[in-house]
Amino acid sequence: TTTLMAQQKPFVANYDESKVGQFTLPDPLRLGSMKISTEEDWEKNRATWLTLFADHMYGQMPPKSIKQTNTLVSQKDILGGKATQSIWKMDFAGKVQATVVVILPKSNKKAPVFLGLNFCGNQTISQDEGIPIFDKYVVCNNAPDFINNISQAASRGEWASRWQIEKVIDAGFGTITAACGDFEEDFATGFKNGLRTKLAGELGLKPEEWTANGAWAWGLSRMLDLAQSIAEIDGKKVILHGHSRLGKAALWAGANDRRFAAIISNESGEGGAALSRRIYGETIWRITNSFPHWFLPTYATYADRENELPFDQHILLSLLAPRPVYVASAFGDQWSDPKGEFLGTKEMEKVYSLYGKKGLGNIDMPGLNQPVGKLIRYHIRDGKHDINDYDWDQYIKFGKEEVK
Ligand code: GTR
Repeated sequence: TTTLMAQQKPFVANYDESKVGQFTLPDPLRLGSMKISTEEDWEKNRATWLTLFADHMYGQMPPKSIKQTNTLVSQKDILGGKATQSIWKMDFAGKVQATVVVILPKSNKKAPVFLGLNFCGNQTISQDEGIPIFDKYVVCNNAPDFINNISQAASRGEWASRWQIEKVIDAGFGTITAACGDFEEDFATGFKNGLRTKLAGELGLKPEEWTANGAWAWGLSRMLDLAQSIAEIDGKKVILHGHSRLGKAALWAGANDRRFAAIISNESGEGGAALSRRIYGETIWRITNSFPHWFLPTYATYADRENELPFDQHILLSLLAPRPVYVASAFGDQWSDPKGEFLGTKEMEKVYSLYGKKGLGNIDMPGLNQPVGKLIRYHIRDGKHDINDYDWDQYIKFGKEEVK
């Protein structure tokens, strides 16, 4: 109502645990009057949960598949001959194109890979001049690297620390990435130039039936299609990761596409791994006002009545079962509600135990820089909202131990 909105403006985030509010989390093992108690029951009914998320939050995923043509544009050795860097162009029905960078270790074995979207163009992941500079809208706008949300040559390598390519290669993994803006530019009307509009007929969905999160998740699955078509890649060992808004998209992609071998959520926060019922940091009201294109308009109606949502984010995380999952927070990123991310992760055990798998167990939130768990892992590190070499050390270890 108008009064509620008026009271909430300007938005002041709550960071006081005593004001988080009371809530009861929906039970992933209860659907209406039905109780789920076996792996078979969960497998049979997980689609119902997925549909609830599609109907109330992230929108539908396309019912139809499309003609995808992958073309190798260029290939060369990098890192002193330790790795090969390929630039691929994916084309969808001649109407939408996406550029994908594939960096693989030189090896006679098929490589496991980390696959994720980037915010501000492929050229930001490394200084390498062979990577084309992204020419669509990006959310970065710090001159001289980005001017009026368009990438400049100076942006090469801007986010190299978030990709740690040499560390990843030295550990025997490859890296695959594309700019999220090739699927949908990240602003309220970005869908008009993106695949939700251009491929509406082919994919069988109207733009308003899905969201930017859906378009990014769809793109991630098409990148997985490409990965699985490359002989040097072990297509059963593709680890999906995403940071922040792209971590939300990664969770949605992982829930929908069970070919991803493992999923990493780096500080995905509200609308990602954090429980929405906890009023701490970003809220449904704030996120749906700032970024209306990320979710369906229906989701915005749950602002200030979070308890009426038929699900919470622990159930999205549970839809990743029985695969390995790593959720990470940063102490300097209270906006993402680290405790809400930890509690959501802890709740996953209910569903994982149906598969005979362990979760985090009955533990308290760990201290800084102390990863916990095994198949399901969690850490909170010191430092700001980012993905850094500490995070990558943990993800590489996780990949080696759990993606076999
Ligand atoms: C913030 C947004 C967060 C998170 C973040 C990011 O502005 O409120 O939900 O997605 O952006 O993507 O870095």
